[in-house]
Amino acid sequence: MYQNNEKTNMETRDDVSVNRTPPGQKLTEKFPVLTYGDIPQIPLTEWSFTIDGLVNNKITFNWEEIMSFKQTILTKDFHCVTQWSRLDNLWEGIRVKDLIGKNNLKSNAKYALIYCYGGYTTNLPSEVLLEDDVLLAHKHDGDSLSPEHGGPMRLVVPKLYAWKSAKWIKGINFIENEELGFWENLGYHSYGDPWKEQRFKF
Ligand SMILES: Nc1nc2c(c(=O)[nH]1)N[C@H]1C(S)=C(S)[C@@H](COP(=O)(O)O)O[C@H]1N2
Ligand SMILES: [Mo]
Repeated sequence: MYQNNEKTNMETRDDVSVNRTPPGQKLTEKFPVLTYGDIPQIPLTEWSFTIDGLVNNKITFNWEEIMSFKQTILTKDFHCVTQWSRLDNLWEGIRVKDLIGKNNLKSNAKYALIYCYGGYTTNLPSEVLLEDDVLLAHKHDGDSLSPEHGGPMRLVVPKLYAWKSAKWIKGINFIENEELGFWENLGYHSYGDPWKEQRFKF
């Protein structure tokens, strides 16, 4: 299944000839909810998203503004560090790279700290955040993202353990030196590649 047009990028990955289960993971068809703390409720009229820190222009988008950006649809596997993996999640949203004007990042913006409604944070290298498969997603498997799965908007970083896929995302702060997020401060790996089993930093 391959489609491409101006408004929507569609990429699917259904190569069944390769092993898609990283070491130590078990497949599930359910979609477990993993949240530390309460589920924030954010009405769309009050929702906003901000890009700040080492950028030339700090930008804040409201819901309508962010939804006017090009929509991208990706089918990606999702790997939680607690050892479940769910294959073929259909995510729809806006690529982080399409949102951040290329010229807007300062040259020393090497890292990013993602922050969320409810206070959760996670860290990523800026170059990972700007890859083609990193989305601000508002739909999962065709439905609007439910509050427990991060609705109205969450980050999706398919290549890394799912704690990097921050739910209820509120903004991205670009910084020069790596700062750790919530789980990373408690001992999770700062990068989190499931294929290398980068679960913990010890
Ligand atoms: N804001 C926030 N984002 C979060 C979390 C959280 O507790 N708060 N948990 C993370 C973890 S550990 C996982 S596995 C995924 C789970 O996403 P799901 O609940 O939609 O399955 O969300 C990640 N994003
Ligand atoms: Mo997780």
